[in-house]
Amino acid sequence: MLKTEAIDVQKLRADFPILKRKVHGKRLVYLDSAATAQKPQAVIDALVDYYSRYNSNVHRSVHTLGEEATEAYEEARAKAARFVGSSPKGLVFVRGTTEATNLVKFAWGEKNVKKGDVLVTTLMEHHSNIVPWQLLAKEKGATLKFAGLLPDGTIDMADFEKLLKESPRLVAFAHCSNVLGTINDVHAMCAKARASGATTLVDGAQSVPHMPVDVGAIGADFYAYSGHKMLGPTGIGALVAKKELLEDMDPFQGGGEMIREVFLDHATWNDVPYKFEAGTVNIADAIGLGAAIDYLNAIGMEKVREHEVRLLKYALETLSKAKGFHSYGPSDPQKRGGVVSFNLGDVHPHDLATILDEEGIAIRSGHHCAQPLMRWLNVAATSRASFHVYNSYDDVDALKAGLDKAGSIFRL
Ligand code: 7TS
Repeated sequence: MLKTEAIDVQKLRADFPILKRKVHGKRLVYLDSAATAQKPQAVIDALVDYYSRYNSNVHRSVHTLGEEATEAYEEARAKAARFVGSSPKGLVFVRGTTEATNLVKFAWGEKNVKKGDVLVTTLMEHHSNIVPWQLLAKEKGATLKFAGLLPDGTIDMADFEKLLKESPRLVAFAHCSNVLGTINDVHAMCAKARASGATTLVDGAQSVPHMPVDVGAIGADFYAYSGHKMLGPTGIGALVAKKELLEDMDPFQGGGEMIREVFLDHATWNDVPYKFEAGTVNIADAIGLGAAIDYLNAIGMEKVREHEVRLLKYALETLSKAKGFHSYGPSDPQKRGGVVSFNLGDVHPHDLATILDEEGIAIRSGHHCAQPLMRWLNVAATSRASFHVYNSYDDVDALKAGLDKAGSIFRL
């Protein structure tokens, strides 16, 4: 297969200082970006610049530093909104996707979900798109139902539509699975769910970092993503929603800056999105996320996606030649994100990950916070290689060599 790259990976790798380090004396082959992505120097510099030049709290002080920090924080919000085709008033900064789903659980769910309601999610979800709804269902006397999957790792749309006939209050699903890589037809799913009267939430943790996303076109009521998987810092992410929907919701946390006026017996709320950002916010990491977005935009998200599709195609072809290799998820690289979950014979994924680590190769092994999916796959765990812009064909070749080595150690 022709190994042409959609982006100049070798040039781009120089932007990521961590990729220069060695692990066990070997070149670091980082294949765990679905867990968290590496950071380019521009993001690290943005953090250092904030702390060394204009560190100050936001939205409160009229001094120069305070105004500079506020401006940078709000500029980051505008970038984070624009990146997914939204507007700044509809973007709440949160810690990440997990906090976003929990915010919806508290601020929307407590008010809108009633006894006897049905909530729908799917069998391929990350725990952060399951457990908040379990908690909500338990509190309210509602029922959480799961749309099933087809053998190729896509959502069983007939089952999904059957569940919609029960007029669910909320329908929540991933844009892209962190295990199977499946890219769901979120446009169609949102349209169908909305037609059934449901509010929709799309988990964009594995899509926003890797492909162009337009939340308006998708038609999701809520859309969540994490900054750290898209070359940004940890501790920052976004919940995107229509302004009117946010206005209609109760606050998430109470405290400073989320209020308009506080009396002894009650308080009134600030405008959205500030109503949902109580206390001192994560200023530095929001600014760092803005720098990550600039970096990705300079490459172009179409190109990022094209790069990963080519790499994924090469990986599926190359790795399938390793003895005992069995991967999960759709076989068509166009229908999946840049993750390859697999098992190698009966080698335990943790043992495999340890052997690969000796070779400087970082993959993730385990249940990937998707235990219902592991049960559906009938496995306790999988190994997972996942890509981002800095991965090359060489990285895939290194992984193949690592799998061959493990195969000979375990006599596959
Ligand atoms: N949703 C999906 C699809 C994810 O992959 C993850 C994190 C989350 C939600 C939660 O994101 P967080 O930023 O709030 O933690 N996924 C993974 C993973 O696959 N390995 O480590 C974290």
